[in-house]
Amino acid sequence: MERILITSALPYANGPLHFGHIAGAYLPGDCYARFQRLQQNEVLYLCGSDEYGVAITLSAEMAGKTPQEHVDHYHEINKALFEKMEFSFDHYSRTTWPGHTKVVQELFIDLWKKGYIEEREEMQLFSEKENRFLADRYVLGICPKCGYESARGDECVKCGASYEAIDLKNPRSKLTDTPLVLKKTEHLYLRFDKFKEKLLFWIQGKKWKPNVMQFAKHYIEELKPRAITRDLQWGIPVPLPRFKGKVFYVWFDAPIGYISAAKEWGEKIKRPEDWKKFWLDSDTKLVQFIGKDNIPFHAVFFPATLMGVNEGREEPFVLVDELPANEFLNLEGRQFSKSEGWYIDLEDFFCKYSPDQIRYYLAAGAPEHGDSEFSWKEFQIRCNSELLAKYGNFVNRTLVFLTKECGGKTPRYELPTSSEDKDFLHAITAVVNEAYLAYANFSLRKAASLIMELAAVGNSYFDLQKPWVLAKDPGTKKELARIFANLLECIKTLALISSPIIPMTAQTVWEQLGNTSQLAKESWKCILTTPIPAGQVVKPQLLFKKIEDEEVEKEIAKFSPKNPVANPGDSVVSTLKSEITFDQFQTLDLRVATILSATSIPKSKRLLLIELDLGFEKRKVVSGIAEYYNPQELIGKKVIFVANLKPTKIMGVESRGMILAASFDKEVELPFLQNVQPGSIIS
Ligand code: B3M
Ligand code: ZN
Repeated sequence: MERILITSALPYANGPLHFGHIAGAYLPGDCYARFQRLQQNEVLYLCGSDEYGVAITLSAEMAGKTPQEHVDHYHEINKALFEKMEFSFDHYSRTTWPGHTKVVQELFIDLWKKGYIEEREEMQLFSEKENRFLADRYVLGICPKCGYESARGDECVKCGASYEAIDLKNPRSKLTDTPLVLKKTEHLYLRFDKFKEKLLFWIQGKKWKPNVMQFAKHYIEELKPRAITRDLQWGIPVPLPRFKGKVFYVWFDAPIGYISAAKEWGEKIKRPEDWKKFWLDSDTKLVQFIGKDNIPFHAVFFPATLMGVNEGREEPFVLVDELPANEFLNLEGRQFSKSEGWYIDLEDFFCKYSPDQIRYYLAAGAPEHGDSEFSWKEFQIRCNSELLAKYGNFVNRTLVFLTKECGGKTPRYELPTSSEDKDFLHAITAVVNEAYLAYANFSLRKAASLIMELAAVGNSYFDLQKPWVLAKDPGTKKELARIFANLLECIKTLALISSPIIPMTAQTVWEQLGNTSQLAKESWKCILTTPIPAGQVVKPQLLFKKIEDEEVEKEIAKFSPKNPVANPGDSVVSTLKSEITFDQFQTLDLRVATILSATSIPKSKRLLLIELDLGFEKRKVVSGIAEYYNPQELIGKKVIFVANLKPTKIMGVESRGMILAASFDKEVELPFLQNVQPGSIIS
């Protein structure tokens, strides 16, 4: 028996998770945990919310909430999604629980005592109005390269230059729009550079994917001391009196969350010492599922942190053994994005489709070697022609036939004697062995295709044996019993190898065979070697519902009303206006303009006051898009502007020009331009 500690990256409690996340770091972790439990290994599968960091404080502030309220909200939402999708975490923790603070501070003090922490003085941007240092994301200013006025703290959206926030000219606060000053501050740096040799040696023994390996080696070569503290109020306090008011950088505390989550799990199950056998016993295998953007922290920085902590420790922490890093899943050709309307409403989704349908679909197209796509059409095809037509149909036709023609009870199984039966058994065994390897080697795509292969093997045996012919002859009872005993063994095996991916369906099939136990608690090996007992009553029932074309068409039309994929023919399209001449069209002066600022207009829910740069002059307009765009996300965007529209007063404010927007079914979208300069003529 092996002991395996499995983790999936701790998602930020900063927004709702979507299928793109699930496909990368989560579903593969859950299937692996389920598979290893079936192997009767001792598994602890952990995850939880990552709740600190400046991205969280910023979105909380923008939403008018405290960071704690903000993370409380998304922690619950994400946890509920995992539950809905049948995730089998042994514990779902969060980094704001007090036990986490304790572990982070302890490990830090240990590193500090060992001389791995260095103090450095530096200059940083400080807001006198807000009485705080501001992180990059809170800062705007003039780009040091191109002079653009609303450049971000880390890069310029206009010319693409990247720099330090202190390089900006006239830096100002993004939230209060007040000027910032440079002020001296001290930060703590972790001497990652000291672990270079050790890491290089350690990583040699790993059999990770080539891209993970390459990426990790590159990071190790470049290792420098890195700041692990921030001047923020939201985070884990640095436990040194001189550093009062500073907190740890979120990427220092978050991976330690894997350790504190194990401790919290121990407390939950009332065996507070049990976490130690997972984290402190060198026999434990640590398998960490992540998305590709998290490679450096899991392959280099966190292991280095633990190497420092482990020095001189009697019971060192285990370091990561396997690091299955997946790519991204996009939605119909683009990254999922709730703010851009490019997402699937999950509540609505689960009213219509089952968790197993989406689990199977995501597994079958898992982004293992490149980005993959969610497409509604493909979802329909996988559900209808694989889950329903192959898997469901095989199980159902067999059990229905047995019930109608052979008394509905499981026949006694005997080892095969005919060559056809032997071939069938061999074919089953071959698929099972491959499925074992697929799961053990983190390939859900392969595992999903083997499930369908096994269903196909079963279906062809059924066709070959033609039980419907035999059933007409009363003298073939024994033969039918033999055939059905074989078919039921195939169904049992199908339930087994599919259970990591589609656990609920597998359990249903298991019960339809007359079993009453929890399949997930059984042993893979025992199930394979123990025939189904004779005399159990089978209970056929349809496993999947067909997804109709109209349903999918509706989804495609509806799921992103802000986007052109939505079919305008399905909705309100206004009739064409009367013809104009080319000369009439030419009277319009359409220009590219960059949005410099956007502020809401008091007492108006709909209106924003927008200042634009036309290249040769600046303009202010009032625009009715406040319900569709967050003012902050508009800054720096290039839009199409009607420059020669007669000025007019709206809510007492003069508006000189107009920004063009597309509207569709109560949704509004601005077309944004990428490469053209402000002032360019649009014709
Ligand atoms: N929260 C990043 C992410 O969700 C980060 C992972 C932390 S794992 C310790 O992609
Ligand atoms: Zn610039």
